[in-house]
Amino acid sequence: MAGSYTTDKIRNIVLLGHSGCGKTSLVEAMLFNTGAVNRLGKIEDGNTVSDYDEEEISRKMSLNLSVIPCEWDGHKINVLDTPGYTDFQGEMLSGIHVAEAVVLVLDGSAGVEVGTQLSWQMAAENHKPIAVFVNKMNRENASYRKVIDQLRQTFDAKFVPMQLPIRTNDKFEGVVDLITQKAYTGASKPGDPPAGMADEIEEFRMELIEFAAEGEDALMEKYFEEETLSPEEIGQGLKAGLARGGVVPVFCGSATENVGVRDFMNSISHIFPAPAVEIKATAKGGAPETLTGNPDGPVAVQAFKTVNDQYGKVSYLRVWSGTFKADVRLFNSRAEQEERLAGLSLLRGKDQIDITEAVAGDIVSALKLNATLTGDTLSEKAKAYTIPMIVYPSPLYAVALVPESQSDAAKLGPSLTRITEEDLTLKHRYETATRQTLLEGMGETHINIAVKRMKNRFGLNVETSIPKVPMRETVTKVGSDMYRHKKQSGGAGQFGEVHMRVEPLERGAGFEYKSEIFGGAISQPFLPSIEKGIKQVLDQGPIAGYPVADVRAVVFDGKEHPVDSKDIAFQIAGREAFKKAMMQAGPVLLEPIMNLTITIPEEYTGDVTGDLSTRRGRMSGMEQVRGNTVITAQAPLAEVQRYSTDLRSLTQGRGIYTMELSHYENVPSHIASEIIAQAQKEKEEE
Ligand SMILES: Nc1nc2c(ncn2[C@@H]2O[C@H](COP(=O)(O)OP(=O)(O)OP(=O)(O)O)[C@@H](O)[C@H]2O)c(=O)[nH]1
Ligand SMILES: [Mg+2]
Repeated sequence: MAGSYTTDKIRNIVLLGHSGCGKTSLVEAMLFNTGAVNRLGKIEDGNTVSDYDEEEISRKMSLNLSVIPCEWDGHKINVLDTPGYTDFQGEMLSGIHVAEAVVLVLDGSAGVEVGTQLSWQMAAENHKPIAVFVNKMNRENASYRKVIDQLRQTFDAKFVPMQLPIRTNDKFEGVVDLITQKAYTGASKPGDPPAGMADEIEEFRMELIEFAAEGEDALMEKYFEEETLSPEEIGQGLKAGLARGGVVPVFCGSATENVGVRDFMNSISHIFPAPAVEIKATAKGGAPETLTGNPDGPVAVQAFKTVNDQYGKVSYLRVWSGTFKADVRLFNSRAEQEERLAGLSLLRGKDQIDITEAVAGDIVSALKLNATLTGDTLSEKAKAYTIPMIVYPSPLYAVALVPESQSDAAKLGPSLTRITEEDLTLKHRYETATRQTLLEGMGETHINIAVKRMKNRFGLNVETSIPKVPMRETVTKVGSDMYRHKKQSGGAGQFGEVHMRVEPLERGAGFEYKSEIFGGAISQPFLPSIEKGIKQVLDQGPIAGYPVADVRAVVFDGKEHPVDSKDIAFQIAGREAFKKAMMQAGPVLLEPIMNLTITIPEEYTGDVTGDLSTRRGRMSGMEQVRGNTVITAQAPLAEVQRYSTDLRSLTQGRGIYTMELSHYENVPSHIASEIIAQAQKEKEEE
């Protein structure tokens, strides 16, 4: 990439939108226009720059965030292409975090879709300026006006048409730029718009000027006096409105036909914000500061994406402040460790372009930063900053993993560490309640792809299954029992007798142990032995082998023998007395109950609420928000482990939801008895 760019000449934009709206095709057209590639790649041919991953090519969809630097009009536009499929929200959020503006891409014939709404919501929650590109204008039933109307009905913002489509005999041929009033058709130079469009252009241009005037007070005054604004002033007003938020410029075109894309790119360099944005950072031992994207400021860099492939580890870095060379040492504030950069580069799909320096506002990548994970901040050691990362949603879908062979078992841990390092919506953990290794993510596709990647990259073979529900065991009333442990055949004898009472505690209280022995029925040193004995079974309770929770065990009587009583004897007696006492205390199973927030197009409300009631779900709220129904509900985890797949099929992919643990509750007795019977059967088989 020729030359380096100063901060004010850099633009970072993230493309968001419903899956298949044409984001990857749009980046491809942009890159083609810069001359960096000499043929326009196609999704169908699997040869786009952005979707270069094997799995992306075979599925014909994006799965990863990719950064595509494009040089245009004296500017460097870093285009962040994201997957539209909702399983990959994590990639979208990482892209939003490091971009100054969001370009929401829509399919001109489909209009506002679920993915459009989700993208809008994520952009708005993170306070990013939004622009719209209405793509696929070459489709027969595409309508720019209809889409704009729909946007205005759906979202609360000022949508400003920046272009008008040119149609001849119903064929989409190009766009008229409403600021310059030039027509952009195909690959040729801009020309004059068709004469027949004059009135329409005039009408939209007046509207555009009014929106621009609202951008700055001085422009408003000038507009009142002179009733018009120059093209420069229009740009200036829109730029101010866009940066401030609330003004949403709307462009249109066709990515695959490369129509309207050049004009859109011109607008990016003219009216989109430069990366001189404010970001909160805290230096070690200091108060929170605001960094401003100053190239002469202190160095602050954040890793926002990590890839571990066969060539090693690549960290994508967003430079928030300062300027640094490719061989510098930077301090990782989380790992509290220096990292020596071994070169810097720009990655564009599979291509790597080495660079010598990185400047505030830019996005670069570095190889083999061993200690650095996604989200980490790198800076000078004397001023070790921490910059908060965007907040990712909680996982919605999990599988239990069982390694196929001994060698797979050895690879499991390291493979999981590396794959989850890349994607912060992917998590792995060992669930002690069920003794299973879990991989958690945003949906079935997300998990399937992660499992496949581990196989391809690390040669890991695992079987996956629906995880067991991590239940707990507790009691509902006070109960007591006793156990005498006596072993006097041959060798040294063992004796211990424990009388124990078990009492229920409130939810979340955990386990408590107490002694009410005062008269010396059991000597002081054996009381901890009894507790130790109980703790041996807390992880695998007496009902169905789940951890025991919210229970108090009280030793209130017992017996000992002057010679045969010893630690081990009281451990055994304590453990067995506890198990027996629990069975006397109305034992029950507890199951996790999840909070769900489900957003669906209104027409699916009946189907979704009906389905929830078959899942032991309880609705707590229902709201209409701009054509959508937002349902809040609780349901047992056991019933919603595959909800991401089920909701997708219930709503034809148009429903989305979030889920998190609320609390634990008694399992209804008819379900509990099945689980207990199953556990007993498994125990006998062992
Ligand atoms: N007719 C028409 N088809 C288009 C246009 N742009 C993209 N497509 C097609 O739409 C399909 C999806 O395009 P992509 O570029 O993969 O869309 P995407 O938004 O990147 O999709 P995801 O990454 O899966 O979210 C492909 O078959 C493209 O060829 C366009 O302007 N007109
Ligand atoms: Mg794509």
